[in-house]
Amino acid sequence: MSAQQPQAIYLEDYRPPAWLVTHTELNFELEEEQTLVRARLNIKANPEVSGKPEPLQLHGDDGMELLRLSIDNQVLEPQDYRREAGMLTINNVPDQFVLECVTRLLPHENTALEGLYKSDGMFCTQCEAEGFRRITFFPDRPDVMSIFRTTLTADKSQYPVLLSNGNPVASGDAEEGRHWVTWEDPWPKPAYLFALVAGDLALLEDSFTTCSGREVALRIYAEHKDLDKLEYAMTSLKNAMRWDEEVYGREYDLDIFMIVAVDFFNMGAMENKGLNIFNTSCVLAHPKTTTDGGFQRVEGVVAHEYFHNWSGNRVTCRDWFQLSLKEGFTVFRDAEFSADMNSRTVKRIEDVSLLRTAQFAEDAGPMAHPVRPESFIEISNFYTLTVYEKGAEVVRMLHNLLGPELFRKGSDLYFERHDGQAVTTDDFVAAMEAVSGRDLSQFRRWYSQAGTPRLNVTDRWDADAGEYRLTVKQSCPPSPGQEHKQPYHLPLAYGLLDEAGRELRSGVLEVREEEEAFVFSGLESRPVPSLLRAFSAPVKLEYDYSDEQLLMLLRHDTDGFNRWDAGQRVCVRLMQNLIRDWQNGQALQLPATLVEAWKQLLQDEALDPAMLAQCLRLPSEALLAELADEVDVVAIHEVREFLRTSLAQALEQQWLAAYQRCDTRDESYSPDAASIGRRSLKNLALGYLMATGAEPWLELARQQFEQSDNMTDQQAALALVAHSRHRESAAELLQQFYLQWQHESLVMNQWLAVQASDPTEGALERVQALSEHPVFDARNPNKLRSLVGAFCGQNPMHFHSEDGSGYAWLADWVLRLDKQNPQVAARLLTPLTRWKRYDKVRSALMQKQLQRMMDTDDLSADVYEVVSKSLV
Ligand code: B3K
Ligand code: ZN
Repeated sequence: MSAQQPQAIYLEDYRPPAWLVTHTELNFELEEEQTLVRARLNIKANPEVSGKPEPLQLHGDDGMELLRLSIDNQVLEPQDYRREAGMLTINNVPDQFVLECVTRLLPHENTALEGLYKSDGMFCTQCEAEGFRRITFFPDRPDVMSIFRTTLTADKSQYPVLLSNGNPVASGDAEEGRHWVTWEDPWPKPAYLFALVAGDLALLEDSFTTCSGREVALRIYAEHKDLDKLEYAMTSLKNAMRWDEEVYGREYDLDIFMIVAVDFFNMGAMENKGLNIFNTSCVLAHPKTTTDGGFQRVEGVVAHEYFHNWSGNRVTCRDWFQLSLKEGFTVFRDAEFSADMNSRTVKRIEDVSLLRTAQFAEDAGPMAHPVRPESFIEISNFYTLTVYEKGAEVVRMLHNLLGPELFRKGSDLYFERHDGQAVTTDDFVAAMEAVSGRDLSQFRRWYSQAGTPRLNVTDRWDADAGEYRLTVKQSCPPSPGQEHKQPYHLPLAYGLLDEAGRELRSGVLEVREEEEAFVFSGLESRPVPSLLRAFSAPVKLEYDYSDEQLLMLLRHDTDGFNRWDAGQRVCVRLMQNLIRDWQNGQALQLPATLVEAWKQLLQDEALDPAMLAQCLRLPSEALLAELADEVDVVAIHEVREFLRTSLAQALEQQWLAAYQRCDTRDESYSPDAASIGRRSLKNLALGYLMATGAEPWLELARQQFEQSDNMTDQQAALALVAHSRHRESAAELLQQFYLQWQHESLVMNQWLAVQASDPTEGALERVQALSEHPVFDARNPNKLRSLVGAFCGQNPMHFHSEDGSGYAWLADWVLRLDKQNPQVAARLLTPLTRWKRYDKVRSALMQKQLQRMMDTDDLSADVYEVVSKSLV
């Protein structure tokens, strides 16, 4: 890194904006080689900022070409303003004025996919967090909210559809085959919610009648070839709109709600006011091309972006340090929606698994930060699992502490108090305090302290007194810049069960102290505690359970989440023991108790298949890595394979019975929770059957691959064969799949990801070859995630190859992409940031690649921040 190093900005430096923009009028002349943007801003001094008038400062990317600038119709000459470090400064402006400016953009050359760019021939925008400053000069900060009126002009035959935020108010034809449309958004909004789309798009239309009887037009746009894949998103949207009215009392506030699917997109989707823009992977769904996981992602993301209309748009963030205000709350809302639409327990298991593997790892790594960060260099690096998922857990804890009724009152008050404002996480908590009369000052530490707290629970039984005492100790490891942590206030949901599994007590304990005891009296015998039910707080819970107790909880706990968790605890402990055995060169043994417990589960036909599938899935390599003191990649992989194979062989008949029981070949595909559950158990069973290594099961998998009418079953079979030792069949099926689906871009992403995560020999050579394959396109973030992301994140044996070749390959990619798309480059880099967790050889090799990046000239701020913080 040479030249000037990017600088951090700090929450404590926040100052209200000196200038406000009441109205913004934008005019886009969209052409093939350039776009001219005419902006007319009504600016006035912020009456709430006193003191002598400050110069006008507007954000504007240094690369943006400024053609004309005027104030109240007076053209400014270059000596009248200054442009440096992404800012345009004008001294001596009046208290209120109209600023006009014309900028020239080159959307077709925009590979960073921020601001205005082209995706497969259509124009689209991405402005969160700081993309609007690549379109025109503006106070591009979320606490400046303005009313937007936008006119788009473009060639009519190439771009028949012209969209922006709000409602269309006028349109007409222009010269030379061009046409124009004007959109007006009546709700003041920050610039990050601005959007436009221009293209030749197909449309699925529907409508929704709101609770007050208003009719809203619903329009989902995509490329013509994808028109048949929009129905599920439409159904999900209508369900989400109804749910938000019923559960939160939130009604939609425009006449039109639009979603547009684009193939080139840096993340999942974006909640622009009235005009959500989606990655195709989060909106297109069809049984033949989309897996169950894909359907559920569409449902969840459509809801998430829709819910932002209130939690994010009507009430927005004061500054980007408050990002979790909208993201944590909205993730909580979408998780509850998905839980209501499907299985609550399964949704919770999936979310907690992600939190425990990936967010806990982030919280323990060099990029660890509080839910409300205190500083950042590049805000794009803070769209993290901590801000989103841990932020959602923090909101969930408020829900757990207050109960549903008070929580709803709190959210009503929050929306009412702050409608049309840009506010902070403190304001959110204050609303919860106001309705409950509780003091949540200690609870606020969840927003300011990083790291995952540990809860150590011990117990004592006093038989004479019939008294049971739980002692809870809490601690939290240091994180960057935070050596010592104060105790947290958290809800600890629990149950007490007798030896036979009958529930004696249940409730929620409020933990506040570093060490605290809770006493239960009137019990007849020593209970077994079921702790942290439904994962009531995002902590690591330690309690010295015996295997018998865990197996009892697995069978009898009334809390579905803790049933699953008990089973996982048994497996994790066993696998950790096996890892030690493996490291000591001892033979690995499969304990009979586990086989017996699993056999009983598999034979229990009353058990919900979805739940059973969750219980019989072994903890992932990533989770075991997160839990290890030092990650032994090979031992973890070998032990998991050993256990899979042994359980496969020991229970072969039961796996087959489960497979047959859940065979859905005669049913037509439906993405409802029960059908998804059956398919997941069926495919899990097929995986175990394949793991026996017996030939007939290869045949069964091949049959499923060829005969299934849906992508879930076809892809599951493909992955099992492709990752097996049957290399000829693997190659055949991959080729067949390619020929069948080569024209479906999203399916080809799966085809790439299946190969990138293939743990058999020669993985790096395979991904290298695939990066030259015609279906791969290094400018498309989805392709990069499917190939580079999947290899580095889901193929630990090869990414962590002891010769360092996987690390070098990733660093090559990061350096290449840094010039093209810094956001994606910085994100792909994550696995290297964990270098301190590995053995000496690997960590030195990883560090070497980080240093190589650090020594590279002109790194983007995105990559520089991640690399420099990781090397500390
Ligand atoms: N708010 C957007 C994320 C924008 C990311 C910018 N780098 C999507 C979402 O969370 O809904
Ligand atoms: Zn969001």
